[in-house]
Amino acid sequence: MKQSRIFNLLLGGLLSTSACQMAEQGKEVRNHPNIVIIYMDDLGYGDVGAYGATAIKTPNIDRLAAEGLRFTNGYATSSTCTPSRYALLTGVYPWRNKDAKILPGTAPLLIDTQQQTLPKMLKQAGYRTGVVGKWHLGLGVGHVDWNQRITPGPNEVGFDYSYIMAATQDRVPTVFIENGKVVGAEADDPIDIDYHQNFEGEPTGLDHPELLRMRWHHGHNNSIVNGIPRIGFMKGGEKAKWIDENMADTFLTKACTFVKERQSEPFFLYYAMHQPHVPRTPNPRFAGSSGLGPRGDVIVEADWCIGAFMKTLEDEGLLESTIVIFSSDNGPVVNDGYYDDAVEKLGDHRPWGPLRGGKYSLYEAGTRVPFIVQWKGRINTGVSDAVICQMDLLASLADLTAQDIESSDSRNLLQVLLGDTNQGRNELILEASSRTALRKGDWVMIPPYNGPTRNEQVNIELGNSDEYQLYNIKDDAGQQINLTEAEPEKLKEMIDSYEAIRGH
Ligand code: NG6
Ligand code: CA
Repeated sequence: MKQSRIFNLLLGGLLSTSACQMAEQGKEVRNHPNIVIIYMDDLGYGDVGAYGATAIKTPNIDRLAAEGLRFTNGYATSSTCTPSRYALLTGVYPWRNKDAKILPGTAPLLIDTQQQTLPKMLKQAGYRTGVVGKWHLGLGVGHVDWNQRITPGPNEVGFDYSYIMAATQDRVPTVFIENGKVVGAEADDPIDIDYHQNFEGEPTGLDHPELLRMRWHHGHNNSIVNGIPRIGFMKGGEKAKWIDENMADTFLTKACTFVKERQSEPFFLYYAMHQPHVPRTPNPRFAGSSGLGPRGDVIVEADWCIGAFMKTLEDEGLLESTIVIFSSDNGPVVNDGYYDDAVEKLGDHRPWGPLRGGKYSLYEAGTRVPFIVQWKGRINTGVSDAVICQMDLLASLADLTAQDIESSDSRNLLQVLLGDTNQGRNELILEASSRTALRKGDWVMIPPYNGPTRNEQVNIELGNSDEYQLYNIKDDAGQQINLTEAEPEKLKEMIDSYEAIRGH
């Protein structure tokens, strides 16, 4: 791996001016740029301008695309959060781990502390590593005492610094955790969390609708925090509770501070934003900004945060020495359990773009997401249709930083990431709530699955059918024409490839 990397660098240096310029800046910058992953929560393929949205304005994300490389076939491994994040950080297909499902706030740490991870690999390469934002990969080993140092967590799987929410914005505990300690915790107001039973005397969304400023549509009727009913029960920690409308600014400040406090070593920052996941709570500066209700407003807010973050990189003189990767953990959902006007104000906006399905779905919109890479002066800018998955970042960034790692699922696609070639993955397993499908070349094959064809509550087609489904997504991006009968040989080839990977 190391040899081919050096060869490619030499070759790249001979061929491209930008690589020559990089060479002048020295080996450090070229091999060890700072690395930032900006990871959105439930942002759809069609939610940003660079991917065709017109109703929502996202100038800062569009700028990343205009000055970087925009992938049209970039994938999360899964159509929900926890499995996608597991794959991003470990480079392993999440369906290999039976516990890689949407986790409650009390779940134990999903990543084995002995496992290879992206931050560990980069630490080995000399990086200072940090995570700011949504975690949702479990904490502790079983019963967590939220009033003590919470461990193991991000700091035990490779992050030098962590400032996180444990699970999701709609799940308790609704507090920030910095390096294992609840921020603002007070000894005389201890925090208790339970996902099965309420604490005596605590109001819930179910019993006390009059206390709510946001109504629940499905689920989300347990403890009330800031007038918003959540999933799970929480007692105590009054002063530690976050203010939902300030969350974006809090994470932005922590992300920028992490960058500004850098020392001589390069940094890796995993900036895991919470938008546009429910509950959508834009800061008042952004309320009403999109005309599409809070879902649109928090996308505008997130875009602004990205602009402010990029400005920090620029002001610190780091644009040329930082590779920024932007993506989302899964596809979009309009109604994910609260009445928040997202459905009523959607208008012509199509969060899923030209694709079928959305969050929770095995159809394309579940896993195909915005995927943009920017590295000023180094990357070949433009649009790439190579198939690439977030799981591939482990092996690709290992190559970039000259680390030898063992990986089977994660592919080294560094040259694809930098726009030097269009030869991406040939095969990729896609996952939706433990069901899997295969993308190979221009084709997608979905095996038969029991269960409803549509999740009526969220109004999304899930991909279940009694029969095999086979689509040519180059000709039929919207997966409307099932070619199972017309292309029996292709179907057989796809089933064989699928079973070979899944080990049937
Ligand atoms: C679901 C929640 C949904 C969201 C999702 C996790 C209900 C009815 N729905 O169980 O609102 O929280 O979990 O989303 O509770 S994810 O992006 O973190 O995967
Ligand atoms: Ca998500």
